[in-house]
Amino acid sequence: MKITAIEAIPFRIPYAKPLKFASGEVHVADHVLVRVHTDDGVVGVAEAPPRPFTYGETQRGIIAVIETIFSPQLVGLELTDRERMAALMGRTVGNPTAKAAIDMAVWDALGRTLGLGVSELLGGYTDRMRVSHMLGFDQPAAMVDEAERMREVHGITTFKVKVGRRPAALDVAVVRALREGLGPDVVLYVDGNRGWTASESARAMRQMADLDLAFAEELSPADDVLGRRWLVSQLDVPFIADESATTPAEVTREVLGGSATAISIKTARTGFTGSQRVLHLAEGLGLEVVMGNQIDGQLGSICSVAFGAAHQRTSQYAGELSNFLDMSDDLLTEPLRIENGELALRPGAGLGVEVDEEKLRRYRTDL
Ligand code: MUC
Ligand code: MG
Repeated sequence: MKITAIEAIPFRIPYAKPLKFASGEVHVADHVLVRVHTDDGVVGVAEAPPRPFTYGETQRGIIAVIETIFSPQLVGLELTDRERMAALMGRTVGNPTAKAAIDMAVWDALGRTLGLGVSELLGGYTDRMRVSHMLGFDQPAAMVDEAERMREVHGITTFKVKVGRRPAALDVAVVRALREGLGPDVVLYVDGNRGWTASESARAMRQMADLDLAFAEELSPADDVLGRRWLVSQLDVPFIADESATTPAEVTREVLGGSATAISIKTARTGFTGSQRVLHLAEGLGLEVVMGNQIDGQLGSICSVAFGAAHQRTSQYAGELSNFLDMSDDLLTEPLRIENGELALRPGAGLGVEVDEEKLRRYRTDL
C-alpha cells in the first residue's frame, strides 16, 4: 500500500458545446490525469480541471506543482496516511485542484487495494444521485431547447441557469422562458459567478420573484462584503456560496458573516478528504449543500457521485453532474450514462471506472 509514483498527464478534449458563464468560457477540456501507483501494482486515478479565472490554476501549473512539490513529499507514504498527506500538501498555499486530484486518486487506489468502492468507504448512504444540468449563456430559445432535450433524453428535471450578464434583462428573459417552456415541475436555480453587483442582483431577483427559484449562487462578489450581506439578508431563497467558500475556514467566515446561507461542495477542488471536512462543518452549522461541478469530465463526475451518494446531506438535492455530456469525447472505457435523471455509481472497487489507454494516447499532449 506504499505510494511509489504520482503521474500528472495533460490531456486535451474539445467541447462539442462550449460552456459560457459570467467569469469565463470553456471550449476545450485542458485537464490533467493524475495516477497514483503503489508497490502492490495498484493504480488510482482522478482528473484535475484547471479553472484559471476562478482559482488561478493552469494545466501546466498543476503538473509543475505535482511533479516538483507534492510527489516528492508523498512518495513513500502508505495509502492510509491521508491525514499526513493533507498536512503535507496543506503547507503549500492554493493549488486546490492539484491537491484534490491527488487525494481522490489515493482514495481510488485504496478502494482498489481493499476491494471496496470509494463511495462505500466514504459513507455508503446510497448508490446514485439525481442530476442537475448547468445551462450556459445563450439565447432564451436555445436554452429552453437544450433543457427540453436534457429532460427528454436523460430525464433531467433540475437546471442551474448561468446568469450575471449585463443588462440583467438578458438573463431574466432566459429564466422566464425556461419556467414558461418547461412548466412548474422543474427545479430552477441561478448562478451569477460574481457577474453582478449586489444591487443589480437584488433587482434581478425581484424581477424573477414569480419564477419559483430554488437557490441563488454567487450572484455578486463576496469581497463586496457589506453589499453581499445586504443582498443575502433580503432573499427568500438559500444563497449558495461556491467559489467564495471552498475551505472550512472560508465557509465559516462567509456563513457566520451573513454572506451565504448554503454551500456548494466540489470534489474537483476539495477532493474527498477536504470535502468531508466541509460537509461535516455544514452539518454542524445546519447548511444546505449542493454538489457542484467544476466543469468536470467523466472521471471528475464519477468522483462527485461517489462523494455525493456517500452522504445523506449531499444526496438530498440533485448534483451538478452532467456537463461531460457537452464534451466531444472522454477517457473512460465505459462512458457514464444518465438515465431517468440519475447517475449511478459503478460497481467495482475504487471509483469503479477504467481509463481507456488508447483514448489517453490520442488525447494526451505530452508525448
Ligand atoms: C459553477 O458552479 O460556477 C464555472 C466555473 C467553475 O469553476 O465552475 C463552474 C460552475
Ligand atoms: Mg457556481
